[in-house]
Amino acid sequence: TAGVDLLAQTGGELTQPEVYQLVQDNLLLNLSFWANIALAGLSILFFVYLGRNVEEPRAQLIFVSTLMVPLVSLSSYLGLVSGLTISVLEMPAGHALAGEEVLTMWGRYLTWALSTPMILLALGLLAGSNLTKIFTALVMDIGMCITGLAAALTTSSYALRWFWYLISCAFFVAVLYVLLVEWPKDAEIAGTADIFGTLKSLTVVLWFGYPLFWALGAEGFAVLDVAITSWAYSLLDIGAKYVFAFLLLRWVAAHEGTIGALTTTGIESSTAA
Ligand code: RET
Repeated sequence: TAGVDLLAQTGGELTQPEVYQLVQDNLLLNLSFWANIALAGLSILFFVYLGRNVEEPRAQLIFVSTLMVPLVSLSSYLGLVSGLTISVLEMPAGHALAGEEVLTMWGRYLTWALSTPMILLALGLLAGSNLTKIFTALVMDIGMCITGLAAALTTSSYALRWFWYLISCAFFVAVLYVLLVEWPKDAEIAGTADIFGTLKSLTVVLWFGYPLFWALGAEGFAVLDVAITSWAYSLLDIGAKYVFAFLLLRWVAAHEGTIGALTTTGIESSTAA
């Protein structure tokens, strides 16, 4: 990996300017970061424009929540591009790259803990779900991201890296349960089943890609190169954030009335049903 050459020159831990230089020298990697920063910036402007006439509070909340996604994303990629949230870690015995220094973009896992709950909040509100289910989905999701971060940062034991990974997967199962079993029922009652169904499928399919690339990339079995894995995450991000947000917000802007009616029907009746 790219980290190794520079380490040979410096003979130890990399400083932030050195990591920054490493990213600068890897055109492919640098490009994937800047592509996402540009996309986040444009999305923010576009989504603010899309929501300019939305007045119903619940629809507004979906907008604010969804708008947080590109806002967090921009910060996330800025952290990576500047070298602030990338470390060079020595992998433990047992790992395919044991003893080698591997570039770890831990900033991604950290910022997912802030962006993915916003995606779920927007989805839960769209489905007209109640506070209990929304809270459950959000905390399980944060648990997933933080334990995923722990998996990536553990350098003492290879087995413990995968232990963390398993815990993260367990949290993920809880999120999937709410998404696939609970919210579709709520969305049916709320009259948002069509758009919810589309966004649910998009979300579930793309979200599965993240643990998959974690396992295949340098953090896991190291079948894929760091730059390739980073591009994979960047592409998944484009679908899971921007395509998702666009479809959701376009629908909400056009169906404010349906969302507005949920304030009185959705929250209360979905518990009773
Ligand atoms: C990790 C590794 C451990 C196991 C699991 C993971 C799941 C990550 C997911 C991330 C989704 C991120 C999104 C970001 C967009 O902003 C942490 C990779 C289950 C599902 C949608």
